[in-house]
Amino acid sequence: MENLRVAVVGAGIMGADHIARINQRISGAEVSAVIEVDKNRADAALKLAPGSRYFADIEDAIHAGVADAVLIATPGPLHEAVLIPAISARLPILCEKPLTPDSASSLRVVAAEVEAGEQLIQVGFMRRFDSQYQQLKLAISSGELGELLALRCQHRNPGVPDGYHNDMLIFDSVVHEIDVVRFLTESPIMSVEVKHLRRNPNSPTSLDEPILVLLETASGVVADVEMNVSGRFGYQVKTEAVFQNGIVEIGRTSGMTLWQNGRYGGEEHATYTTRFAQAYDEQVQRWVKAARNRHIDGPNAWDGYLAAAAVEAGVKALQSGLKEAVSYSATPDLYA
Ligand code: ISE
Repeated sequence: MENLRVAVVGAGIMGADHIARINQRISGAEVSAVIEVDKNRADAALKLAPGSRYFADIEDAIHAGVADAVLIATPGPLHEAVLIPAISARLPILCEKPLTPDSASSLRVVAAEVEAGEQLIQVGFMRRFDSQYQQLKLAISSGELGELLALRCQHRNPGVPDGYHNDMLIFDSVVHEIDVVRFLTESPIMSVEVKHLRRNPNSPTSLDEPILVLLETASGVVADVEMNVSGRFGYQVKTEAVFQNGIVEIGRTSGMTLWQNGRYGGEEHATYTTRFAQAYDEQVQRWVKAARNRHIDGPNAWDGYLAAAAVEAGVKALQSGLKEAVSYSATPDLYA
């Protein structure tokens, strides 16, 4: 079987990382088209994917007949404009998280997919493919430690790119915990509350963080999330799961420990592309394999919508300081 020809839309940090992954680290696919408005990024991406062609927008790539599938790695607010034509062309899609930043736009995407009559979109909630999250999920579902009582999550970034604003704390960053908490507990998030911790003087002036986000599931598990995007020291995503009969911790960096000059320690990740490298590789490999057989193998557009609905309550909570309830639309038959 020929390689799956993937059009990559957006060649920033994540898009470039996916291009290298598709062409160098996984099998069954190749990058055939690059769609990127920034000239320097586009040039760098085309070098990473020799043989690929540049297009000004996704419609041009589709009309040129060079794409069997689409990988979307632009910022969340730009996803819908790419998703709609890709769905119309009935192409399998891997869409970076969030599906879209709010529930109305996610519902429009879902409606387009329902109209197409097949699940074309896989959403890039890559933590579901991380081996440690998978181990934790097994510890929860097996019941070996008794009931799960609480999840204590830390999500720390060394800094943020230009243009990152307060609402992005929720729709771009905490959206990972919003998805993964539902994935782990198999229970929907029913409310979101946000507390502001003492402001970090290192935060860009437009940001008021770190924040503490409380996610409560229908099953009664509360997940508290420290969202901290000015951590400076490195990239860290840890979770402690508190059970009836024990504790599980994931996300502690392992590897070489060095003792020197009266101190000891190891290295910390600098960014998400290395912390979640195994998860990204697995996610994209499984998507490629599934796309070649016209299905998906991971979170779908409805999972994207469910996250967007909780994100919306989270953005409201960020502004109101209140505990905000999440409301969900009825599940269409396509996802039942
Ligand atoms: C970024 O877009 C990601 O997806 C990272 O995983 C997350 O840690 C970061 O906060 C986001 O801005």
